[in-house]
Amino acid sequence: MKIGITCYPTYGGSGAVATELGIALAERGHEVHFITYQQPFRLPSFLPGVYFHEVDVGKYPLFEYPPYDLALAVRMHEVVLSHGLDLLHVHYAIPHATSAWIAKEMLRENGHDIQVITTLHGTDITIVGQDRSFHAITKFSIEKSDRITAVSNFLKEETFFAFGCAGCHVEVIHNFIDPAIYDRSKYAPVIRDQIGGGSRKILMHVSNFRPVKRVRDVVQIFARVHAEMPSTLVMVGDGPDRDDAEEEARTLGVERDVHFLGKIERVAPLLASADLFLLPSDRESFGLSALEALASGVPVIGCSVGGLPEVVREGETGALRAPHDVDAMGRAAVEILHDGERWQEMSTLAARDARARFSRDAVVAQYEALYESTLASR
Ligand code: GMT
Repeated sequence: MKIGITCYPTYGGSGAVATELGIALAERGHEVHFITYQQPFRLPSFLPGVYFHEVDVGKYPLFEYPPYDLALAVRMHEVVLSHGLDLLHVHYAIPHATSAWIAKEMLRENGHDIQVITTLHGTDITIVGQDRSFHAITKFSIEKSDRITAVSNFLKEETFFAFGCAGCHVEVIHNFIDPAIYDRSKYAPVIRDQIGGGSRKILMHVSNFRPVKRVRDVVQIFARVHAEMPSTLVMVGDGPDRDDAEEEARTLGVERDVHFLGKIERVAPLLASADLFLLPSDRESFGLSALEALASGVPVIGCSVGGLPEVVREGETGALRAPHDVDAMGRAAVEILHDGERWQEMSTLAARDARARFSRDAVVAQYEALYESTLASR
């Protein structure tokens, strides 16, 4: 198949999933065309069967807000025609599903019937899509998609709850990891050697530091652990709330043991050094970073919200507590870290369970089957 993929190319779970899906599809013999405003952050410069088409939003003094969604639709239209694409798979509804619908309508004028698949990832449904400015267009664009997938059962339910979407069939296809990459045994414990220092426990957080991630809570949970045992917190990523997290570390007097590494593209080698992963987000439709941690044998401490309970098995591969309850999350973290035998059991089960339920090959095969059935139904 010839597949167009559009996603947010910057640091974030939906871009990571879309890119890794594209790479896997190309390895399985398909031709994959990324259509985005920038090279996706997890896409190496050259891979056989993978092409990148940049969307250029022309600048004109009249435009205070250059119309990216229109430029994207035009680029989609152009790439479909010039490369004979069979379908467009867009990740994150806004504005990608809308641009794909426009491209589809334009192509119809040329006698082409392109199939549009929209994968819903999270805040496109739970936050941004529910904003008054976007609600109607998000609902319209979802309903106009030929197929819709959501990354968790939670997100599927939330889509019906927020948008109604009469007549929509939303298929749940979970996110995935490549077991060969997220494998603790493959990497030297670089962080442990260079930052952690010997037997100190290493707690880790990876995100885009947006408000929903509650990075101050991450530091507060860590401070509770730090009061009980020698430990280090490693913060990977960057975003609007990084300053808040740094300030919280200073306020709590733990700043010497909190390390901010900034944006790092390959997190698997870092996760191999971690003892616990902290993800106390307000909401999380899936929690790809938590899955990457579990696959690396790192138990997860987080909140029992959204799709996270579909990923983390409470008491078995991690501990999920009420949102904002940093005391409870801190206690759970201390209990697991104090009990070496329990930690080992959780770590082993986390890696095994992630592989059993969310392995790349099985999930990519689900997308392939979806593409085949949508093309067959044309
Ligand atoms: O919606 C966002 O905050 C951004 C989005 C992204 O692009 O990273 O994250 C969502 O998609 C990820 C990949 O499917 C999920 O793992 C995240 O849970 C989800 N984020 C939220 O629901 C907050």
